Amino acid sequence: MVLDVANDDGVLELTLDRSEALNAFTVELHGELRAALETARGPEVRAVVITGAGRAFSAGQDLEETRTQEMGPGERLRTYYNPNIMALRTLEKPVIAAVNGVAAGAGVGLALACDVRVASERAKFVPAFVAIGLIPDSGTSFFAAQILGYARAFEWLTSNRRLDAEEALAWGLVHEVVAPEAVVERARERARELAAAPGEAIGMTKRLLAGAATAELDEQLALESQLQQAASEHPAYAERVAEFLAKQPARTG
Ligand code: LHQ
Repeated sequence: MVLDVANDDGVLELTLDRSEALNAFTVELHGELRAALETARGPEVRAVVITGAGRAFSAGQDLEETRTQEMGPGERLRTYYNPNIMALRTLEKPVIAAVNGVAAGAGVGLALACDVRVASERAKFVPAFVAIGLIPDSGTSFFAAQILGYARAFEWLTSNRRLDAEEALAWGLVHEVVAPEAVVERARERARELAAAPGEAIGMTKRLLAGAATAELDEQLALESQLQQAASEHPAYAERVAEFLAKQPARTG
């Protein structure tokens, strides 16, 4: 096994576990991640945490494996990376990355595909792609442009500058920076809070935001109206409004 999977109180925790190669991606790791993301679709899972074993989050593609296997990058992306990135983005549940250390190449893509990033003070974001003559893949070009805007995304991805955690925070690339020993627990805490909140509303919010950048306003307004109606038909709406009107203390989740 190269992915540790634990499920605690609705929070599915996935730990990339190839620390000898800084959790670089192999076909085996993709396969186990794919199966875990399938499990994440089940009703018993309400939030997901992704982290890495040892001192890295993930160093991206295992370059030893590309040396020994014939498959070209295009096919490798279509077969292994892209389905997992799509599975993460279409999972209508919050996914929190606990970026415990260095993320490089497709490891950056994976972190950026998550909904929330909690970073260790030791985290570093290293594009790596252009440094080896490749382009940013696994959604990195998409998410970097979306999160950072063109100017920062271009400068960062082409210079291969190692962003440290504080700079990543200042850029809005991560949501929070904590001490190395606290990073996984803080991600779990955020996951538990989100798991306790009305899940359908969170899932639909994720869907709305995913399409927002490319939608026309009238389409987005129509989708909001449709999903708002669906959200209001879930018991959480009536319960929470009744709590509010009864002047009960507001819940955090
Ligand atoms: C590694 C790796 C690694 C194997 C460290 N593979 N062993 C998609 C589809 C198809 C084709 C290609 O690409 C893609 C997408 C991509 O992800 S492209 C980008 C691939 N990744 C990289 O180019 C990053 C390569 N790694 C690094 O630049 C450094 O290792 C970083 C900056 C991540 C960390 O640097 P250090 O902290 O100085 O660690 P290190 O370099 O000493 O690495 C520690 C060990 O991990 C070392 O092995 P060793 O046996 O000497 O202890 C490395 O060989 C191994 N390792 N990355 N990607």
